[in-house]
Parts: sequence; structure tokens; C-alpha cells
Amino acid sequence: MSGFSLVIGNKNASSWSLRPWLLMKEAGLDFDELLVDLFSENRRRDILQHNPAGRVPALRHDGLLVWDSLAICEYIAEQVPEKKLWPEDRAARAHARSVSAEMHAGFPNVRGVMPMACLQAYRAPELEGDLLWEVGRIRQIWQDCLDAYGGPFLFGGFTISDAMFAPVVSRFRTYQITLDAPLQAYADRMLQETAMKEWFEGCDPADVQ
Ligand SMILES: N[C@@H](CCC(=O)N[C@@H](CS)C(=O)NCC(=O)O)C(=O)O
Repeated sequence: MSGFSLVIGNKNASSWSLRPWLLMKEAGLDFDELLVDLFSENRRRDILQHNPAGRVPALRHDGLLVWDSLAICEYIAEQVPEKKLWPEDRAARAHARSVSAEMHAGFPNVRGVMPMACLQAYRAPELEGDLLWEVGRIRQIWQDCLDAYGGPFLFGGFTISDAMFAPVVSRFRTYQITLDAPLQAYADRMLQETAMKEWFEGCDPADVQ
């Protein structure tokens, strides 16, 4: 037993689950995975057995329950401070927290029009209105970070911010969203991470919204 148990949804579709799962893998943590089928008619009952908030992901550790993807990522960062899952520099850390919170709370059009479907390849949606603005905002966030911290990840080494944007990287591939070369290089770098590939290997293409 590793001591960590992470409750997650179907890997092909559960963007919220991917974030802490990826962070824990990148941090080299050993953990048990508990899978809940979000496409089952019993999903609410099944999730409630783990989390009274009725959502995945949720983490059990040391007698504690931690739920919500960003709260779990924060908790993990505290468990392994030597992994520097937030940037060490105060200003960079404030920046990383801001873009992570922005991703966590925002981008409803990206979520709604382009649900995560890791193994699928779909035609690009019409980029207009609020969707165009949100995609442009993500491009801007990534560009600002890569310019300021020099890559290869948003804040240099892999941080919580990369985990928070990982589902967007997958969505941009699925929906063929074009990116300038430095941004595509970042997305490709993420897609080539061993842990991302492991997540994709665990996906079932039948699990689509
Ligand atoms: N803000 C939450 C959102 C979690 C969430 O919405 N999870 C979805 C799956 S990706 C869920 O549990 N859905 C269950 C349901 O709708 O019954 C987080 O960051 O963890």
C-alpha cells in the first residue's frame, strides 16, 4: 500500500481526474487508483461512496479525504516539497497560482464545445465569439509563461500549472486547434511525457460524452 488512493473517472473523458493523476505521476508518487464509471447510471451512488461532494477526483491519504483537483494538487505539493511542484520564486509562484486558478475556474466554452476525448480526433470547431476568445487567452497564457521562464514547461520544470493545462493540451490535439511553433512544441512536450502516454494507454475510446 502506497498510502495514497486517488479516485478518478474514465480516463478518456475525465479532465479533472487527469490533473492530480498526472501531477502525482510526475512527482514519482506511488498510489492506488480507484476508478468510477462516470457513464454508469449508478455513478452518483458510486462516487458518493468515496466523496460526499459527489465529484471525482478525490484523494485519500493518512486518514484524510481531499477533493477537488486543485486542492489535491496543493496537498500533493505540500507532501513532496523537494519536487517543487510550485515554482520557488515568489513572483513566479504567484503567476503559476493565478493561471492555475484561472484554468480551474474558467474557460466554460472550451469545456463545453470541446469535451476531453483523449483518443478521438475530431474536426476543429468554428472558432468564433467566446470560444475564440478563450482559445486566444490560453495561447496568450502559454506564450507569456514560455517567454518569461524559458520552458520547456510553463514555469521551467513541471509544476501544478502544467497539470492544470494538461487536459487542454489533449483537447487541442483532439480538436486540431492550431498553435504557433513554440506553443505546439510545448504541447508536444506534454504529450510525449511518459505519464501522459500512460494515461492515454488507460483510455477506452468508447468513453465519450
Ligand atoms: N471542480 C472540481 C470538478 C470535478 C468534476 O466536475 N468532476 C466530474 C468528472 S470530470 C464529476 O465528478 N462528475 C460527476 C457527476 O457529474 O455526477 C474539480 O476540480 O475536481
